[in-house]
Amino acid sequence: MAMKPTKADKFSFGLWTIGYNGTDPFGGPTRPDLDVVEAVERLNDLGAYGLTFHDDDLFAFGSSDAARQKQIDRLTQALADTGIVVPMVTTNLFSAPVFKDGGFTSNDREVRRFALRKVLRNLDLAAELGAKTFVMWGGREGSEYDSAKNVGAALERYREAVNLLGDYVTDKGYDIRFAIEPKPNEPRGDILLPTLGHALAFINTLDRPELVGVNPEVGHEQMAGLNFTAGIAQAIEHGKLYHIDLNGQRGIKYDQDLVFGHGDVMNAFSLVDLLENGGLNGGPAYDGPRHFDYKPSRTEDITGVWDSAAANMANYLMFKERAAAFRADPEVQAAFAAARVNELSEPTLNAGESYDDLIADRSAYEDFTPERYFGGQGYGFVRLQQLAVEHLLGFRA
Ligand code: ASC
Ligand code: MN
Ligand code: MN
Ligand code: MN
Repeated sequence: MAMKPTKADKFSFGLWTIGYNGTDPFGGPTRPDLDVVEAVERLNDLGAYGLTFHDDDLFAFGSSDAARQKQIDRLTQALADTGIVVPMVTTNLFSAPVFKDGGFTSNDREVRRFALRKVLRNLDLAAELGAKTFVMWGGREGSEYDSAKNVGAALERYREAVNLLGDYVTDKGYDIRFAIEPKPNEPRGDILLPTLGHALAFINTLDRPELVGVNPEVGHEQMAGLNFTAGIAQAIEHGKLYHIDLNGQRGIKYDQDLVFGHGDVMNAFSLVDLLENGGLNGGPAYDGPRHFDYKPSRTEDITGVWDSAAANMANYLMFKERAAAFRADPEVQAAFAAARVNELSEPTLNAGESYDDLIADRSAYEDFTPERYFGGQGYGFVRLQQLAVEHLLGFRA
């Protein structure tokens, strides 16, 4: 049962994802490079709505102005021909040798100034193409050795950089917000802003925090052993989920970038349930692009590449359908009520209640009987989870 997406589903792909040629640290390419026009056309055929890219995905690092413009023109024409949009653009500050110690936080000041110029130039392109989000994944911003990097100074330089970029888009009147993408390690031994929580704390120290949110990636949080759905829920609660990178990861190991749904399936189900049904009144909690940042395995030929692109979208839609069925099931609703899940949305204090009022409330303490919780009624969380599994596996449809 393959589900067919439409542009209304807002599925987008990085050019570097479908364009991944199979190179890894142990071997070279296993597939030819993919041309951007073919990428746009095939994504359109498959039902995606958006393409995203790093500058260097579209035109090689160091391209002449003419070569750069030619690629931009070819992309623009393909977009016009298909209706595919560019919701997000990002800058590659990790591949070229100049960035071997990072971009914004390289120890080398000249490299930092060059990195800023590269990003400013790419921001102009992002605005020209109508992108609303500018992702910053600082893959090389970090170190292998504690003695080699002054983390405090690096964070100051990171802040200086993001503040400058915020000034730039504001002065230019660009309708662009930034999204920081955390990752704990790889390619650096330790990367700055390694998790969602680190990034959220950093954002609060910026000059224009409202311009900056996060772009969490499933596998990156899972590489740190964290629960992605729970992290996304916190990002949403803070109003900071500006973009999302969907993929699959199987445990704490190297960044696998598997197809969405080919990693932790249960967490993928709860994630889609949250994104689609987790808003107030059961509406969507997130309405931005559903962006896939995965790598078609290097075992695959070009047919396998497009099969894997389609699989990302089909899996998302299958999780979405199962999550809707889960929510609609009266037994699930009864289990939610028994588990008192909705009771957590009630404020703990009565309206206008002060601590004096609370202290005066004998039912809250003197007459409350904590003893009854021993052997007393349980919450039924396990039953609720089992219902989720039965829906997910299609045994209650
Ligand atoms: C990004 C992003 C990543 C990295 C990685 C590059 O922009 O979101 O996770 O670059 O995909 O290989
Ligand atoms: Mn990844
Ligand atoms: Mn990513
Ligand atoms: Mn990635």
